[in-house]
Amino acid sequence: MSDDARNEKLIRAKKQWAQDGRGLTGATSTPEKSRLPPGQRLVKDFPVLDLGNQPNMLSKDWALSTAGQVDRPFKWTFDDMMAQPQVEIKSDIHCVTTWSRYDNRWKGVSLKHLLSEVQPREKTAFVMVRGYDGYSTNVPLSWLDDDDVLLAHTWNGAPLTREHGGPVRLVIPKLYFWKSAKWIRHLTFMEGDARGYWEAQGYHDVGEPWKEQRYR
Ligand SMILES: Nc1nc2c(c(=O)[nH]1)N[C@H]1C(S)=C(S)[C@@H](COP(=O)(O)O)O[C@H]1N2
Ligand SMILES: [Mo]
Repeated sequence: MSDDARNEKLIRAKKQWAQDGRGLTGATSTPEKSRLPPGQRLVKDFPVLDLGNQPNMLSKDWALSTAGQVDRPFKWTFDDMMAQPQVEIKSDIHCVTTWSRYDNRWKGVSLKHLLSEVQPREKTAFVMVRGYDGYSTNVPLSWLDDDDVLLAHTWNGAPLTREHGGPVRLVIPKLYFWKSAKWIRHLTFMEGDARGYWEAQGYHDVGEPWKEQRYR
């Protein structure tokens, strides 16, 4: 089977899983008791998952724009983004397809900093995140406003590769990894919620691994 065919098969399967509730254990756990959320298994490699269209985005062509319910919308080129304060965060990845990967070292700009620049208006409660491949995912603003959420350009000391969303991706460690948009292109700040690609297929609007919020 070709990579494309395999990927198509996985995407079809993931749509079906939302209907079947696959991977649900009915258990909840806390990060204090266990490092591995319910229904997850640990992997050492770094699987690649996306819709099969990986944009070949050079950093000189990359930009992130912002719009919607904010006081200071901006557009950052790669250089603009690199000129912001940089932080390094080590975090675990939990993918809804049940793999988890520990101790990923990410470097980039914290979303706390980005939010202080863009200044969401009082009523803003949700963000639609879009990638250069046409992917989208919705995230409550409160989940972006956290110290470990990054606009990341470096993984384990090396520039983020194309297949993992380089030059720049979002990383939200406390939510399932489908919320961490690769090849990030745009943020729309909204008062009301709306559904992204997987959320429209039955995946959860928030997606907390410790509560097993795989589907809604
Ligand atoms: N732009 C974009 N971002 C995306 C996706 C995608 O298809 N396109 N897939 C999501 C899913 S379902 C997962 S599990 C992770 C996988 O990231 P990885 O390939 O670096 O492991 O990316 C997420 N971000
Ligand atoms: Mo995923």
